[in-house]
Amino acid sequence: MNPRSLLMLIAVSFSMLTTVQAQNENFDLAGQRSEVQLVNPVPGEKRAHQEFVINPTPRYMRLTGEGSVDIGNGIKAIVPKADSLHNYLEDMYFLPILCKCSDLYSKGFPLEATYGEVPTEHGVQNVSGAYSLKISKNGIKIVGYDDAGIFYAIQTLRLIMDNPAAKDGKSLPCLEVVDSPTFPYRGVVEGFYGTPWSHKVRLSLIDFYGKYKLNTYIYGPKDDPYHSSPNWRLPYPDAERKNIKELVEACRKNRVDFVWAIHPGKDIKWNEEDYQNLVHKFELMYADGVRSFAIFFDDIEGEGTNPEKQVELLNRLTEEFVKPKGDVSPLIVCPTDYSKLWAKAGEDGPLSIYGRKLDPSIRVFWTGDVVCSDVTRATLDWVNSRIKRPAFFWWNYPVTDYVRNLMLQGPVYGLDTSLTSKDMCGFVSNPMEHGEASKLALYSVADYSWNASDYNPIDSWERGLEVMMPCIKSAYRTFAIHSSDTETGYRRDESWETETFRLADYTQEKRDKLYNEFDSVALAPAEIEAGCTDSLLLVELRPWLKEFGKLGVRGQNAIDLMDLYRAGGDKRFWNAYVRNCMTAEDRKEYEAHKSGTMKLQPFYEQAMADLADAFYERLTGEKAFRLQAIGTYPNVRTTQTNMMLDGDTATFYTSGVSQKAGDWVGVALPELTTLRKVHILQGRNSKDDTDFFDHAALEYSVDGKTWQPLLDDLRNQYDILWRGDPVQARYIRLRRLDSERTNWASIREFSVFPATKKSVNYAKNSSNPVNLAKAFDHQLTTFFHSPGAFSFDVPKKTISCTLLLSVPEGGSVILRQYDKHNNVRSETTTTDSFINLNIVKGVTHIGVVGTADVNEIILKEKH
Ligand code: 14T
Repeated sequence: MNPRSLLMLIAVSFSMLTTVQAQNENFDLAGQRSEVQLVNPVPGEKRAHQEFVINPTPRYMRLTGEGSVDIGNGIKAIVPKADSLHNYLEDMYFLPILCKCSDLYSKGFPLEATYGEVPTEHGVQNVSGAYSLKISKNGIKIVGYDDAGIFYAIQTLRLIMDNPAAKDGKSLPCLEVVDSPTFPYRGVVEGFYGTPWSHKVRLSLIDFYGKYKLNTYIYGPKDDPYHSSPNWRLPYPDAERKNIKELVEACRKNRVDFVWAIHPGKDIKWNEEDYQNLVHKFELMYADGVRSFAIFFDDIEGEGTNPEKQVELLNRLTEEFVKPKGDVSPLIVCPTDYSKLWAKAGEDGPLSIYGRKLDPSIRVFWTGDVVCSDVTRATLDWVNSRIKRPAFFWWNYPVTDYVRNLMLQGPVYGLDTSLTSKDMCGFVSNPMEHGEASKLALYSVADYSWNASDYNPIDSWERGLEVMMPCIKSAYRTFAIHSSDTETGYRRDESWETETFRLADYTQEKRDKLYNEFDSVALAPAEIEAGCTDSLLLVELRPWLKEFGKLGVRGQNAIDLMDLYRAGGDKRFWNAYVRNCMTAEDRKEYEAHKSGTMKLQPFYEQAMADLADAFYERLTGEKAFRLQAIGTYPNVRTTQTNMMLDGDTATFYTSGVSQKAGDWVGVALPELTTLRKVHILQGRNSKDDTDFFDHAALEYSVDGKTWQPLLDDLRNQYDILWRGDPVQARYIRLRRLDSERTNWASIREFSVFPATKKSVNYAKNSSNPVNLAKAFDHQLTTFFHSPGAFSFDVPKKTISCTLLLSVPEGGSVILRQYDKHNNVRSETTTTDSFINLNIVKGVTHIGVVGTADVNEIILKEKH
């Protein structure tokens, strides 16, 4: 699949997620303007965890009320003997172990660990990893169902020791824990597109998996050429081999299955030669210690997608490789139909073929109703009834390969807590290419997959934040709560504690609350820089933190501007206003490392637009001519539509979803207006683009309900121009008519020209004519950049002229009033961005010298 069709597919799959109804004739402009959220809120609530926190939340835990025991004088440990795989004393490195003997008279607080005998007597469940841990005056008693059980009891003990109540490891509370996992396989699939994790990060993550009882690490980075095409048939180079051996070893210590995945489907031939190539690669990996294998057939087309051949390969490998080896785990497969979005439902579909023919030991991946989606009973029932086994869930969160400018730090939710191992055999998360920063989500993935029924998203997130940055949780929380949503993907709630407001709804209370929040945002980066002890994590977060801090400052400034505006000082207001506008460079930087996309940045954008409009109205007594995008696409409410209203034909708005019958894109005017011209440029470029309505009608409306045509039956027109007898309209739209086309819809410019608004020309006698349209467009947010000098005509009856500029810091401009003989009649030099000139009698044009952005020029006539 080429990147373009991948993108299409992603877009389609996400659009299915949203519940937004395409709004047709009866749209509601007020609704369009407000922040409509198509996002599920995060369930759960923060809980008080008296003295200590254990993650994953144990199924059963009770403080026995016996107080605490002192281990300050050392521990006498009796544990099963070390063998090549397990060494419990090594696992207990954090305990002050004095001696390893059963001698009654030797010193030390007794700790005894056993497994495999009669664990059920101690309430231990009959599943791998189950354990009980009892701390009493008589000693510490660990009973594991198996080796993993002992290991997990030790992890629980380690987390108890980490808590302040353990007084630096000298004291332990008396308690009882009886614990076992919900799902047999829990962990991570490194399955994203983009830069694979570094070796260092992988090692750090593997320790993290062990600590939080995750037991599966599936190695399958899409951009490792030896995992996928072109090199899946070839051995790893020596350096990579050495690393993989180290990963296998780190996983062994942490009781994590290292699963090596191969992605051969792009160019596999279903012949003996490629079968042998695959077995050979598996043998090489086996020689380096790998004992678990997966085969991914996702994101491919052509021959490789054949389900019968896939099944044949997997079954043959099971018989000829897995079984004879004796110590290799059952295979895992990712089918090509891994999501309901395109999975064929019928009896003859690939999943049903798997169900009938695939060896029952083989585990099958599933990503849900769409590629990135919730874990629901319905989706599992759907797939399980076809594959005839409980699916292995591949959860595409917090993966960001489809939104690489975002950093996901929000709560882990959308996971059904009533599911059991009968519904899914395992649960793995596909994280971000930022491995350290993914730990926050993985902390909760571990929590859910170990103990689904007690999973509490908010509480788990709060605890995770604390673990990630114990000294500066509050600063990190501020960053995280505003860095959660995907904007155009698997939507996640963000900034849910923040209430933004419009200039018109300003109240002191709302203002103060939001101001304080922006203050925390502005301060968070420096606090995190100073207080975060994980340098790998800081490296990953740094670019986002930098932009986050800037967002905090401009948000605060926007509120200060509201205050200034309300206080009424025009000069001060405008000079501060232009300082708080984002430059093209600012926008580029923000775009590359976004946060606050759901509420904070939209607040800033809206506040600046509201202020500009209100200020314009105050100066002129007229409403600002600002167009508001409307239409059937969910993203018409977002700032993306600015791209078709910015007067810049190099940028465009795009629907982000397929066009279909009934679709339209349009603009709402601030009030009923007489129009003389509408000009639309469709497509991402002016020729041969696919993303446009190839059959369309241009229509206008007074009430937004009934529409009249301006131009009908437009075919294959990128450049649409209407001019005619002026019409009275409040809304203009371009509506899609019958067509086969299913591409996205893109519009470079949607311009509307009122008959009543005058346009002013550059001065006829100017040697350096520039296009002044944006200085006379009756709104303050668009501007043209003066290259150093320009001049414009002053109509006869003009008595004053207000220039709203943005003079760069340290710069100045000279304004000269000329008469028709080109004599200077008045000259002013200023560093001010807000300039009010009284027009000298007989003046016909004004020259402006000096570089500046020119937002608006307002001319007043004598009545
Ligand atoms: F294997 C699958 F379960 C899977 O999810 N495959 C990829 C995965 O590697 C990627 O990280 C994830 C998130 O983008 O989605 C799958 O990749 C896609 C899915 C699409 F729908 C790539 C393009 C798509 F259009």
